[in-house]
Amino acid sequence: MRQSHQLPLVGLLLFSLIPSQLCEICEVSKENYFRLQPLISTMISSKYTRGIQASNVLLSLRLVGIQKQDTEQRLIQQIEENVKSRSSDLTSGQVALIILALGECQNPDERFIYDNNLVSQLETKFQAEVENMGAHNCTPLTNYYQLSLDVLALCLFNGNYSIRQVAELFNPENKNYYFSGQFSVDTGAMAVLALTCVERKGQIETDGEYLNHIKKHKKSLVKKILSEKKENGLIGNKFSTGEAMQALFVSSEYYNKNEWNCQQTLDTVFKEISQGAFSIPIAAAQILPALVGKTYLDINKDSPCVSDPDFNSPTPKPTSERYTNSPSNILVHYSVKINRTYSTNVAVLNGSVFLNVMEAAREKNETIFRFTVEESSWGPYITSVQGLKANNNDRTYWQLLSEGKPLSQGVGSYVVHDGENLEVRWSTY
Ligand code: CBY
Repeated sequence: MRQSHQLPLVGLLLFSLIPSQLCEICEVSKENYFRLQPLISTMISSKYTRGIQASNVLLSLRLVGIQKQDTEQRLIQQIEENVKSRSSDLTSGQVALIILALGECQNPDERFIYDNNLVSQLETKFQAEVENMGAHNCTPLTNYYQLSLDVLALCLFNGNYSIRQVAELFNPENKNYYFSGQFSVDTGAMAVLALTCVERKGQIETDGEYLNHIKKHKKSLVKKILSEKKENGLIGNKFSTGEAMQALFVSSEYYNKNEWNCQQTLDTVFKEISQGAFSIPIAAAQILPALVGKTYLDINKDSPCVSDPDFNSPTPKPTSERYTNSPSNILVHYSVKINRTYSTNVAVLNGSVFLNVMEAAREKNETIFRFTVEESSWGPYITSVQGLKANNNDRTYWQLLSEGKPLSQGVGSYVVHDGENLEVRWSTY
């Protein structure tokens, strides 16, 4: 008799011992919200968030329910100025992000989307991407990450697109998911989000055949994303992990629970946050939604904006700056590789980034080490070296390497070390 009473208790005990990866939802608990504070500080600090990053940051803040009026106003102003001053220069993905950010939840700025016909502008820019593929060996004007953002925004904001075209474009074997033979997790994840939106909105009766293709594509993309899972739980690298998590959240029917230990991924991301890994606003903006269990499919133009009190109470402390102990010099080896290699040694201040090395080399020899750079949402992007220009249609770019291995940060973020061998290499992806 006694024993049978204890059985449910034993069951309960066993249940509570089941590892956390079996939990349906994997997101940071409220008590752990303080771990996200460095991300939030980076995003709302006006010193960092400029121009083209603004839509990414606004979108992320709104999705997780952070309402800081002054920050929002500043971001919205930057976005609107950007549209007004250079609307025709904006890439398709930039327009998509602007729509997603301004249109997330019911707010007065939504009007800006319709007053400026942003959705039809996006339709046109998306078609221009596809036309470029026709003319240039299947290479879009930008890339598949942006095409995915385009489809996502068109899908969520009732723009026009053809399901048939989407099903054809987003075939997982398409070369645009790969850079130099390596599957791009960021790109695949964004495609899964876009395809999921299209799938949810499609109608079996009319779109059945294409919806089936889309399901197959998703399944295969999810498999590719999971195969990029590292031992520590990151998927791709730390910068793609947030978007990969979002893709996995919306496609749980396509993999088994034992294929992904979400809690392990979350724990590794927390460790990375505490080490200052997401110190630029766009990096913080791209990882944050997934950590609170949100995805870009939660963007809803018709639901009221919510404010999460747990995020909005204390004023966050400013993030610690990267500082150098002493202004001493370090010595690095720098090469430019085209067909042959041009090398030099340069001295830079301790704590310098890759770009400082390139500048120092240019000082030494303008002809060999001259370069041009453009501002991107991830910071400076090298567009040419020695006058040789990267070209999207040819899939050429200047790759950054250290000790012969490609870097996972750009020239403005990567901090160089004494004795390091750095290289920019003329490459194709
Ligand atoms: N955003 C985009 O259009 C960019 C999409 C993206 C997939 C992006 C990564 C992912 C993201 N989350 O935003 C992307 N990179 C692309 C498409 C590209 C290609 C750009 C040209 C094109 N077709 O659009 C290309 C040339 C393959 C590329 N990235 C090059 C590079 C190198 C830049 C070197 C230079 N010339 O300055 C570099 C530094 C890799 C290298 N070793 O050379 C690189 N990318 C890196 C490291 C990154 C990551 C940045 C991480 C960081 N902390 O700085 C990245 C997040 C990102 C930006 N690239 Co690309 C990928 C990652 O590591 N997870 C949409 C728009 C609206 O904003």
